[in-house]
Amino acid sequence: MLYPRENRARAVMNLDGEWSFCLDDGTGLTRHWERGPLKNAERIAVPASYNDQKDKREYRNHCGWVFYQRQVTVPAFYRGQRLFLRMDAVTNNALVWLDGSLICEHRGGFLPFEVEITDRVLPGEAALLTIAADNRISHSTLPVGNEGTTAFFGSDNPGVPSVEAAKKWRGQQNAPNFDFFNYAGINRPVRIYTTPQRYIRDLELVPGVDDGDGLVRYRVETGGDMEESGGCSRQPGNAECGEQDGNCKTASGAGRTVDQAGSVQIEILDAQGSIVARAVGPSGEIRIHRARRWQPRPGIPYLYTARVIYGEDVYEQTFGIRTVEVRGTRFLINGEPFYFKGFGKHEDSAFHGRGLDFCLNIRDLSLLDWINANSFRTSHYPYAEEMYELCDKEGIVIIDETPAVGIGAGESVNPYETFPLKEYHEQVLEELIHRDKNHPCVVMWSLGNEPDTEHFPQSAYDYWRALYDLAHDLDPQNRPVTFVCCQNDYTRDIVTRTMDVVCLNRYYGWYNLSGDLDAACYGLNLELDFWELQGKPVMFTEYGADAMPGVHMTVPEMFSEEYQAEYLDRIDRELDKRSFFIGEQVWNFADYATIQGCMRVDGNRKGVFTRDRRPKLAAHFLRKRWADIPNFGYKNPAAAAD
Ligand code: GCB
Repeated sequence: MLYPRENRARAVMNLDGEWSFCLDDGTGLTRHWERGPLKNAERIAVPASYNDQKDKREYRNHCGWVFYQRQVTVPAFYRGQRLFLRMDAVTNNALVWLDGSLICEHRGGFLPFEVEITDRVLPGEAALLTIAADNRISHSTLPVGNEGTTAFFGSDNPGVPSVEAAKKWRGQQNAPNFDFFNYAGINRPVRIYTTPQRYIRDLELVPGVDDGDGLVRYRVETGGDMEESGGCSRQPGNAECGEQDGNCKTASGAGRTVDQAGSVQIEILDAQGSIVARAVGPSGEIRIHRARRWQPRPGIPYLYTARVIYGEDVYEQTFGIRTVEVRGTRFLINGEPFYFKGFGKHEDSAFHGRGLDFCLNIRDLSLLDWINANSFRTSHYPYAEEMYELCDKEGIVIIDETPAVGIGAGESVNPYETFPLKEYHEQVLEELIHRDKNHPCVVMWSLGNEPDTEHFPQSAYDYWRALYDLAHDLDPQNRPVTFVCCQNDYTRDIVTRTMDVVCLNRYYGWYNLSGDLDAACYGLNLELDFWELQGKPVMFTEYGADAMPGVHMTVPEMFSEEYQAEYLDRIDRELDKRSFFIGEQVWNFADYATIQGCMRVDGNRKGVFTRDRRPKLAAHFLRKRWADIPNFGYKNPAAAAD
């Protein structure tokens, strides 16, 4: 699915701003609130999570549907164009109506979906747009929520006297099986965009290098043949039209390549806007003479633009010439061994919750620059597309993660047999790869975070290996694939070692061997000895310690800023001794909101920055450390040889 862009052939109408809003009282769907103006509506900002916009517990802790509504008038001069309504992310599930008719449903809160509305609105006349969002999480959602008494994450409820009572209590909760606040609503922009009748539906770009030249394979998918005008492109499972003649599609698209050689033209522009190569036809290969590479910063993240022309339609997409490959124990970008320095992050900020915040994204990239980081993981879900665009431009490397977090329920419940997730997980993975496939900043796919791989090793293997194969099949650029392994009995886990890169979340010195950094280093080294034998590149995708800003100690203990800094220093010194160790991503970039509980003090405090982006002591330590670690060739390349 293409990101909406305006140009000489396309217009984009942004529907962000103030909307009417109601929390569902349980009757919204049966009483058809979508059929008229919402009664007793409040005002709400879009895009943003609704939870922290009002000073009311009902907003913060709501469980179920909410309704958003606004009038939309498409300008009369759009007549004759195709019109698409695109929602970038409605968390977690969505229903969309125009003038009371259901036009689209979508499952999943972190990826875009769109519906053609050409035959549903009259340009020049107002229509009533209603979007309902459901924040409920369960064993069949990603991220996963707890059901019944199967709570895995967080404290159980010792104050509740019986299992039955506990069940009842849990039944009323929307209890996450993950450690971030379940922010919900219209978290990313809603837009209407136009295209000509025959239009460009998708574009795939696969950069390569041949003898100093860039060699770009491309494929253009078009839509709008006569027979499909106003027709339905139903997506089984994930997005379905509410009506027979609806026209819904998700990021995985439903288009086809129209083989009309000659009708598709593609031009490649350099960063100055000069055309440096051309091709004709819906697919092919383009040579860019002496192409410049996209490099992670502080290298130059050089971007080319692919301009596609199809009849009256035009679409431009930036891309980079860079290669990514795992060889032996090394992770190669443009053929050179890369070292990841950075963080696991969250989309999280005061008031906005998980809502897209352009200013915050710019600020976060500025801080990544300040601290000399080169990468982050989109823990624990796909981020807003605007962030990937920024990272393309700024040269920040991304490990792109699905929202599969929380697939585990303790040692007595096999989640692979009891959580009905497999097909949905495949669908989400497909949507993610389809959406992000052209970004040079994306160098690896993460299938998910910290599933149970220890208690049901064979089931885990069957589940994750199939997804691993699928990701490789789906990605036209065939990037490395991983998933992120929880601190566990790594000798029992038979799946992590089969990923392209072993990504570990480890809390030696925090959750394990708490406060004792000598013991932590000992435990860590025992484990690293194990991984050394696997012959794979290994990195930390999480390690860290909570620090309450302002808590200082001369003899550092847990929760002080000094302990967090010392923890990183001690662990990092051990990592430096291992040539197969290819990166360190600290948990977390910034403090962030979680569900309340006895383990969290106003959220998770493992941020190296506070939630309002002030540096803790550890930030200064990392800034200094990372200034001395180059992107390439940090570990002795000879020692890390194949
Ligand atoms: C983890 C999880 C992350 C948590 C973190 C923590 O292993 O992947 O979501 O927030 O630990 O701080 O406990």
